[in-house]
Amino acid sequence: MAGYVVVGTQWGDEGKGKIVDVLGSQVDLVVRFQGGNNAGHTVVVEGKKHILHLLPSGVLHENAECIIGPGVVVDPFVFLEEVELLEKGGISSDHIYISERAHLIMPYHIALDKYQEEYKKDNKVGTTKRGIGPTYADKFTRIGLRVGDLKDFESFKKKLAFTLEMKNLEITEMFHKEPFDLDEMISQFEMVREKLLPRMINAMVVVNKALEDDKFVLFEGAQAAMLDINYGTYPYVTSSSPTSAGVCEGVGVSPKKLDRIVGVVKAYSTRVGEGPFVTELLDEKGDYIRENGQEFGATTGRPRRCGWLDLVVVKHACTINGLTDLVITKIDILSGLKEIPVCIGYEIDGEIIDYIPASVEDVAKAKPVYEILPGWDEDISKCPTWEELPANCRAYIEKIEAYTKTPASMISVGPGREHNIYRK
Ligand code: 2SA
Ligand code: GDP
Ligand code: MG
Repeated sequence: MAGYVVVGTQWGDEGKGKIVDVLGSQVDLVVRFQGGNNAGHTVVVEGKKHILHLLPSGVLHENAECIIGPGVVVDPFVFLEEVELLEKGGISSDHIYISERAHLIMPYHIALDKYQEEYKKDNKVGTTKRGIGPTYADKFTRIGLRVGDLKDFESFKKKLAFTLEMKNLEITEMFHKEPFDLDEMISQFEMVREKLLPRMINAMVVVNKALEDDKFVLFEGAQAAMLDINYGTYPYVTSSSPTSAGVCEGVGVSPKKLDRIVGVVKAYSTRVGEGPFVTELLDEKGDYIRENGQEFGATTGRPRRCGWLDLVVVKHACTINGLTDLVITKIDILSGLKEIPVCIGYEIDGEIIDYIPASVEDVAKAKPVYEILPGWDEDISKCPTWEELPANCRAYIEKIEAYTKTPASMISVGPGREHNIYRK
């Protein structure tokens, strides 16, 4: 097996970071393929919590080379901060590389993300305000600056001068805010350039060569299927494709190279930011899940919206990703509940469907159709085997497998590396 993908099946924060870290001890390369430092991937090693935003979650394994791929948007200042933090923690950063093709998140992108959100008022997306959307927008309008542009600094300065003129017009005329100073920005980038140069690679070539050589390459998704720019609840989505198709696009590898595509499923649902959420619990049950599951944004600290597991959502993720198997996380958080509803359909204007409607208005109208499953009382966080899980907990997992027609290969019952149950 060579190409292995880990993606989120819901709205992010399923525990992808933990799963990538667990697999990281066996892999040769870990590659991020989309998103940027909007991600918050938590890895807990020997009780110590590491939150990674831009760096791949494999970085704690110094044996695995870590690559920030072409489809990622890179805030160079955040990158250097994260590298510094890692080094302070005694972990080498010599194994971290950035694609020359990755687009740079510029200071004006972060400002515009904030101004656009403020301007939209009630229609805001609830972004992480890290400049993600404006950077991808510039990429597609072909005025973006790429990491590799920093190599020839004279040419970078010319490109920046032109782009900044356009961006400053938008900032001053549309939002009536202060423009950015070109010379100041040039000197900031002159400093980061020196530090980025030794880490720049042609990632597409490196990753394809590794795959040809039968190396184990892990592609790490950020965010998740319901935040996909095309198949999520548009416009309440992120600006990239956090799917297996996003790997091909975002790294330049063929779909034929993806041998295993793992979807991480949190045993209940959470969402940060705006947008419809069919199984959302706005009562004390939602508060219970939030407190018990410590559901707060790993990047922004925002309280996450919580609700029951939505199998319509997970099935959608199986379809668009072609998932070969699932990893179920945070099922330990559900211990102690008498009954656990799972959503198996949406009722919209009297009709019951089992797929995600294209229109966000229809999703907002949908009422969940629940099947109520019996809960279990036991603390399962130290449970070592499938057979030792309470019967009702196994039945809950089997329900997910049956509905999605996809097997669960691993069950995570706690945040640490050791809290896993492997299925035979
Ligand atoms: P953006 O910033 O443009 O990507 O925001 C667009 C939408 O995507 C959502 N989004 C996320 N949802 C869950 N987790 C994310 N990462 C952090 C975490 C979030 C945090 O791990 O907790 O700390 O708040 C993430 N990143 C983007 C975002 O909420 C918008 O709905
Ligand atoms: P990601 O963005 O998908 O990597 O997920 P986050 O790191 O944002 O959020 C997942 C949170 O749940 C983190 O705090 C993890 O340490 C924690 N976590 C992951 N798996 C489990 C699990 O099985 N049980 C419990 N209790 N916590 C988990
Ligand atoms: Mg997260």
